[in-house]
Amino acid sequence: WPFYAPLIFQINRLKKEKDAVILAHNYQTPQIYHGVADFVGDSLQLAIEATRVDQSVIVQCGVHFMAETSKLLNPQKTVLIPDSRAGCSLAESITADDVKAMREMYPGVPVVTYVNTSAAVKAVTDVCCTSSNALDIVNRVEGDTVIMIPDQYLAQNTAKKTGKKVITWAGACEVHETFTADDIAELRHAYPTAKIIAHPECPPEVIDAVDFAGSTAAMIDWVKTEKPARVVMVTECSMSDNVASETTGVDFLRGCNICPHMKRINLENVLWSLHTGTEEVTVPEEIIAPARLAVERMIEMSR
Ligand code: CIZ
Ligand code: SF4
Repeated sequence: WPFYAPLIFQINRLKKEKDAVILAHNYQTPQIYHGVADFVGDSLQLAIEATRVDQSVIVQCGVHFMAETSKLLNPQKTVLIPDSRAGCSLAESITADDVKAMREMYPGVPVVTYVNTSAAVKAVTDVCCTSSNALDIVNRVEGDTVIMIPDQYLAQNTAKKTGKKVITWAGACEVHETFTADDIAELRHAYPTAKIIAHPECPPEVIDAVDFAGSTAAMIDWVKTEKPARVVMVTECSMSDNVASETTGVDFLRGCNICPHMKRINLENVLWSLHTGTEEVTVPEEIIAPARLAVERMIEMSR
C-alpha cells in the first residue's frame, strides 16, 4: 500500500482534471478496485453503470469487450482501456461469421449471446445476457429452442434449469474451465468445514459438487448474507481479495485461478492512460446500433 499510494493519489487527481470516470470489474486487483475505481461490479452492473455516466471520458479497468460495451452505450464519449491487449478466451472463441452460419443452420431460433463477446458478434445476435441474468433471458425469449453462445458451460448449466432446448457453442473461459470435480473433492478434504461456491462458467460437474453456484454478483451477495465461517470462492482470485476487505468474520481460503487478461490492467497503465488519452476503444459505425440494441434489450429484460 505505501508503494501504491502515490500512484493512487495521482490517478484520482488526474481523473477529476480529465473529467474521467473509472469503471472496474470485480476481477481487478484491490489497489484498482478499492484505490481508484468510481464504480465496481460484474459485467451487468458495469454495463448498467455505463448508461448513467456524466463524465466525458470512461476508463475501463477490465477486458476489451467490456470497454466495447461502454462505447456502445456511450458512442459520443471517449472510452479508454489501459492495455488493449486485455482480451478474453470467450470473446476470441467466436466471430460474427460463425454466428451467421449458426443462424442459417437453425433458422428462426433466437440467439442469446453472453456479453463476453466482441461488439461485432453482439451486432448479429438478438439479445445479450450475463451470468446474472442468463436463465431469465433464456426463459423470456420466444420459442422452446435457443442458441446460447459462446460459453458451453454457462449454456449447459443454464440448460439444466430451463425447460428449453439449448444449442451451444464450444467456447470456454480459460479461468473457470480448468476446475474439476476432483479439485472440489480435494478442497473438501483439505477444508472440511468450509463452504465452496463457484461461478457457472465452470463445468457442470463442478457446479454439481459445490454448495452454491452463481454469477459474480450473486457469489458476493451470498458470502455477505450467509457469512460462512470459512469459504472457498472457485473463480478468479481477486474476488476473494476484494470481498474479504468488505466482510468481517469470514475466512477466505484459496481455490482460485488468475485471469491474465484482467491482470494486464495495473495502476501504472491506468495513470498512463489518463495522461495520454490512450488506448481509445472504437467500434465501427455500422456495428454500434445493432450491438447496442442487443445490450439494451438485455438491460430492459433484466429489470
Ligand atoms: O462479470 C461477469 O459476469 C463475469 C463473470 C466476467 C468474466 O469476465 O468472467
Ligand atoms: Fe474472459 Fe474468463 Fe478472463 Fe473473464 S475471467 S475475461 S471470461 S478469460
